[in-house]
Amino acid sequence: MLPGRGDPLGVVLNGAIAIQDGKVVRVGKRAELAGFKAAEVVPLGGAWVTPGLVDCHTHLVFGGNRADEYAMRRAGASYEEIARAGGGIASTVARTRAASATELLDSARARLRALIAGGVTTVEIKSGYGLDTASEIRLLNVARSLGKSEPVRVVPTLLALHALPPEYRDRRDEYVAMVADEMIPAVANAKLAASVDAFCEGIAFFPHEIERVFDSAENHGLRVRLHAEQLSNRGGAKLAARYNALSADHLEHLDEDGAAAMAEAGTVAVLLPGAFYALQEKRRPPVRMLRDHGVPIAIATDCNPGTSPLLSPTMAMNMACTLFGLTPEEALMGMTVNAARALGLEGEVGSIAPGRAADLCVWNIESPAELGYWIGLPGPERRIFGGKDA
Ligand code: DI6
Ligand code: FE
Repeated sequence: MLPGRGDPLGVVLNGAIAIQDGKVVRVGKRAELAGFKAAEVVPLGGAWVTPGLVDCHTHLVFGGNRADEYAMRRAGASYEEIARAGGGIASTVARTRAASATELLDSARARLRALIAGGVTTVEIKSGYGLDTASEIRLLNVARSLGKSEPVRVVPTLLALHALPPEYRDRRDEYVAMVADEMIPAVANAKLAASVDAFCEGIAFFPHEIERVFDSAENHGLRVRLHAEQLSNRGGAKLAARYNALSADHLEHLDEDGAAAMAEAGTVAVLLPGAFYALQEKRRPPVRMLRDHGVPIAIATDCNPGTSPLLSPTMAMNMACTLFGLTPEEALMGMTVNAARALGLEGEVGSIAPGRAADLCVWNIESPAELGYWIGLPGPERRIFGGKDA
């Protein structure tokens, strides 16, 4: 049974999928494909088939972890307090810069394999823990090599404005200028990233700084995306929409103007329940407002060492339903078709249709609602990547 057309999920009962050269060539009722001459027929025994899952927001490559800060938070310190005291992202930057390439690759591969086992076939990986040109390029290269060695499509993103690196303390403008004038051109020329991301927040960067960097991204032919309105409203969603951003992510503090601007620009709302859960946030993203404005909603793990050490895509779907009030259908679309859109890849992955990659998950479930329902569902029974079992 196949999501793909008609009702929101486009379920096809008694369906069949024809695959050739790693791509879907036909989808329909089994009877409709009866005349199709196949070199090989693989019966799936009536299982549910979904598109391979798309995790459109992760920070998978980093040194060390922050279990110590987690313990501090449990003892009462807040994420912002820890960040302002030099912990938080800055501590992971120090561990990342000190890590060898092999350490970075090995630890990221282990996390990636967990996502893959959970059903992910396309993953976005942000840099952001290097914060100088050479270190950011190193992280993007790790992401790229993971895409070569593992059965998954990797979409690398340059997250340059993540935190102010310690060597630029009191020299914010110089850091922003370096990112705009040196880092982005270097990454664009080496074709190491498809888009540029930034963290718009009181503890991170302000809109005028992000504009400078987004202007450079645009001039170098890179799309943008933005961590926006996570802990406070800074007008990030409107800013993102003004640059035709692929996505604005988090959005707990989104307001009506921001939602309207996103709808107008076609910017996808990427909701990250893992961070909401781990930070024990109280304010939920305004899901009804997003629906009312017709903003497409995606879900991602946001896998990162600080605010979302989450390694399960179906857990993200469950949290999106239970914590944010999405329907299981919305959660599934959020990790497939809308996530693909957040990556600008809607013509390639995230749905089962002719011309799309044959990236599929075969699930041992009785209805697709189970993907949102179970807490800690093991991955799919079978995962097909580019037409092959993987
Ligand atoms: N928002 C987040 O939730 C993560 N990055 C970001 O910009 C947090 C990253 C971290 O704490 O290491
Ligand atoms: Fe993030």
